Amino acid sequence: MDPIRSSRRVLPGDITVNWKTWGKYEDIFLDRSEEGIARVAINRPERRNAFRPLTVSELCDAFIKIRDDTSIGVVLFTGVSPAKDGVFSFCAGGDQSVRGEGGYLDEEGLPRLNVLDLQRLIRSIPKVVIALVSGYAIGGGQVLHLLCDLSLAADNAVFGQTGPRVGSFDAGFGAGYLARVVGQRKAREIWFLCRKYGAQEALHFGLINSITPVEQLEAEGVKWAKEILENSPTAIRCMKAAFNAETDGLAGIQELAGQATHLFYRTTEAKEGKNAFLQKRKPDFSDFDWLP
Ligand code: S0N
Repeated sequence: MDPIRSSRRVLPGDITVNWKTWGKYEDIFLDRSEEGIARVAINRPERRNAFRPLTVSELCDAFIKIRDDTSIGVVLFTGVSPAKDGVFSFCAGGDQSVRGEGGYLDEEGLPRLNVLDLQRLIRSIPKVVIALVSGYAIGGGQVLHLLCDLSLAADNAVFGQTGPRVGSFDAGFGAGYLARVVGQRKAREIWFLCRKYGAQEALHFGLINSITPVEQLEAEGVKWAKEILENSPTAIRCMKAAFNAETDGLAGIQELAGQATHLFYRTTEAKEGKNAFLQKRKPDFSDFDWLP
């Protein structure tokens, strides 16, 4: 994504999108489109889009806003690029310059690891989150892209971990979910050796879904989003929850269970239970079958 803000954009391949600024933030941009797409971009290109606690709390705020907007079905998550020196980045992880004792220091000097809240939001939001990665996705930035449902890379994307080199690690999703996605051998290689991997290699070991020339990345994201938006919102949200149920333990099962509850609340059977309680009578479920 380039930092140019405009409401109507004609992208390569004649793909159109109508972005409208949605809220005012310091470290991020948030836009929405009438097509049902939201776009969240970390806006710290001179720091390679590394996140500080403020960046993360703004990202959380944006994802909650998106979650609660019923017209939005797909989120494009990206980084403003290139920086003034021409280098592209999705996100270079936690901002090491504010790393203090026990966490990243916020404006009050409180040590935070609020990126963990953001990770869970990306996982649990019942909409499709697509990472658009141009340039570096490193450290905690690589974990953020990993947690998105889909990852579309530009041809200049570079992925990698630095934790064991800079004295940090992600033993949660960044380890276990990475191993689910790329396999145990590759995940251990990524963390133990701290190498950098280009887009072709990342595609080869299953870390990303596609590679696009960098100037076409936004268009590709909008194209994928529009294709998803043609499908059933309920089916998609249940499938996202189903994938999470398989990988995220009880928290994942809770999401799938929540989707089942949403659907059940809409039935006359569930409504009979609620109505009977409010009318202070015994519920009558005799009209409802014990289906096989
Ligand atoms: C991305 C790299 C490879 C780009 O190299 P390049 O192009 O040579 O640029 P630089 O000159 O290095 O950088 C340009 C300017 O940007 C600053 N900068 C870059 N990254 C960071 C950063 N992470 N923090 C602070 N500043 C950064 C540079 O300092 C430079 O500024 P000036 O010019 O003023 O000096 C290269 O930049 C690089 O390797 N960056 C560091 C990557 C890194 O190590 N990231 C941190 C890894 N650790 C985490 O992310 C922890 C995350 C976390 O919070 C966490 C905690 C618990 C559980 C989970 C997590 C999790 O999310 O993982």
